[in-house]
This record gives sequence, C-alpha cells and structure tokens, in this order.
Amino acid sequence: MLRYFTAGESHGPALTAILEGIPAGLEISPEYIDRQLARRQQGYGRGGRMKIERDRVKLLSGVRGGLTLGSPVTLQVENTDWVNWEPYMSPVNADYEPKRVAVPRPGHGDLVGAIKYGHEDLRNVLERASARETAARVAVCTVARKLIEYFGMEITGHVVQIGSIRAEDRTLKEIKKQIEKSELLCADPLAEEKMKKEIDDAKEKGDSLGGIFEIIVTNVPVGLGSHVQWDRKLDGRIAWSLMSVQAIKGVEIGLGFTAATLPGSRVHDEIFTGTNGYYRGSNNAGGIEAGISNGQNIVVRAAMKPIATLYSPLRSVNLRTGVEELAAVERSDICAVPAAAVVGEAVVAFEMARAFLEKFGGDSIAEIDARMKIYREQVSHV
Ligand code: EPS
Repeated sequence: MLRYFTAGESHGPALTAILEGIPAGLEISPEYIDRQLARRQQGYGRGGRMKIERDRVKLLSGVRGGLTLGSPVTLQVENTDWVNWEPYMSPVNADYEPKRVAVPRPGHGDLVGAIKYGHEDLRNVLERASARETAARVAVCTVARKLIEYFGMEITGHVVQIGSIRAEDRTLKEIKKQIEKSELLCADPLAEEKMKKEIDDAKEKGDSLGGIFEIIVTNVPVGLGSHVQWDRKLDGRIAWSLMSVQAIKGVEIGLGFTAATLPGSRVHDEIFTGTNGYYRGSNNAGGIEAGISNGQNIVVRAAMKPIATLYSPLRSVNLRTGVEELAAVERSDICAVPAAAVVGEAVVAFEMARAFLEKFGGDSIAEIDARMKIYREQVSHV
C-alpha cells in the first residue's frame, strides 16, 4: 500500500514527509524533486514568502545511490524563514505574545481550528493550516510521479481561469508549449494578460483571487481503480486528493457539471472498433468510467477559492475581548492558482501511482515491469 504523511509548521524549522510503499529500484534524485518545488513557488500574484524561500528537498532515508530501497522514504524541505521565527516558534521556549493572532480570518482554519483544539492563540492553527504544507506534498508526491512516468504516464497541469477571466481551450500539445513561457501556467497568452491585470486590481484593492486549474494524465493503462467498492473508484479518489489541497472547493472530471445540463446522447462517449482495438469518438467521461480508467486521458479540473488573507480585511471578532474587529492580516499571496496547479499535478500523480501499484504492485520495479508486460499482452487485442 502506498501512503504518506506530512508534518511541519509554516514557520517551523522544516517540513517533513514520509512515503511508504514505493517499490525498490526506482531512480530518483533531489534535483528531479527540486524542479517541481521550484515550479510550485512560481506564479504571478505570489507574496513575500516566496522571495525568502528557495525550496530544496533533502532525502533522509529510503534512497541509496539514486535508487529507492523499498523502505520508507523521508523527505525534508527546510524553511529558510525559520531563522526569523525561532524565538516565537521554538518547540522549547516560544514567546507567544509578539506573534499572537486573536482575530480569525473568515475562510481560513483559524476559528474552527481554535474551537476544535482549544487554542487561544490562532497561530497554533494557522501554522499548520497554511498552504506552506503543500511544499511537503509536492516533494513526496513527486516520487510517486516518477513512478508513473517510468511506466509511461505523463501529467500536465495548467490554469484555465483566474477570477472572472477564462482561458480559451487549447490542444494538449499547445498547452505544453505555451505554459513553458507563462507566468500563470496558462496556455492562452491573451487571457493571461487579462488575468494579470485582474490580479493587479485585486492587489490594489487589498483583495485576493481564486481560479480553476486542469490536470491531464496521458497514456493511462485501462483498468486502474475499480467499480466494485466505493473507496476503490478512481474518480472518487482523485477528487478526494484534490479536495484535500488547501483552498480547493470544487472538482470536476471530464464534462463535470456541464454533463448535468446535456442529454445522454451528447454526453456518453460512443464506442467504435478499429485495427488497434476499441476507441471512442470523444472523451466527455474524462478517462474514467465506473471508477475505472478507460485508457483515454484523465481530465480533471479543480476550483480554488480566493486566499483567505485579505490586506483589506473582512469583519470578524477578537476572541480575547469578544469585540467585533477586522480580521488579522498575515503576509500572504494575492493569487496562488498556478502554485495550486502544480500541487494538483503532484497529488493526482500520487493517486495514480497508488491505483497503479494496486493493479500491478510488486516490491521492485523489475517485478512490476514483468506484470505490466503480461497485462499489456492480455489487453492488446481490445
Ligand atoms: C506558502 C507560504 C505562506 C503563505 C501561503 C503559502 O507563507 P507565509 O505565511 O510565511 O507568508 O505565503 O499560505 C497561505 C496563503 C495561507 O493562507 O496559509 C507557501 O509556501 O506556499
């Protein structure tokens, strides 16, 4: 079973992740993971923290000489900002007062977390609720990404909407080419200019912006996930993994919500047969039917709400005095949708790897290679 945990506070010494169940013999390097960490830090609209950090992973266990051992992989990303926070965040002697947060930000975990865990200082919640945690997730899920890439799958994320600006549809080839040079991971340069303008306007007003990103997984084998039990359905698992990313409020697969507005004749992907076996005339299902990958590209979109920290804060209540006040202002981003798209790629890659290992699992890459070969022969005629 492939699983991971992350740990670490936003202004603590480091973020740590432990990955278990990755087979032996997978090639992995810190540089490969760092590329994804760097992508997560980018994006027009990011805040001051990204100028401080230069996220890099340290591999502390489970990898020897560039190859996984089959034992748990420990990954660590140090917080450069820790030097500025040690007096207030130290596990031993922490001075709470100078950094105390008493007025919860609507939309952040501040209030609910404080009620649930009995904290008086909201910092005890926000430090872990922070999207800084996604640096650990990108690091750990990138090992899983390497696994699915080894077996031929490829994953692409791109931004399709920011605020009210929607990008025009593009082919996957165009998307891959355009996002290389985009500050917003957006394949439509005209829309990108408008998106930047909308981010600038939000910044000026002390506001924040959300948006939508899309993840596409190509070269997916038929048969990942299963219809036989609710928690084995691949679409459900992908949706869960994306919804677990900070600020994600909606997920749709294939046509998604649009499918609800159309008759069945315009939704379902008709089946044809040709020299290479079965094929479809469309991909409205987004590559998954009955919770099982059908061999088409997996296409999934996630909606991110605007970041909860507003520089022109919303109304709230001071939990110490009980008096209504404006919410606390923590340093933050104006818009982090491109970063969320990179996190989305990572968590979807993890879920694909998990489903892949359930089907073809073995303790080593060589063992899985052999199983894949048999399966490919078995389904080659369909
Ligand atoms: C983030 C680091 C955080 C925030 C952001 C994401 O750093 P700091 O709190 O020191 O500015 O920039 O987190 C949030 C937007 C949030 O609401 O928690 C990161 O590394 O991605």
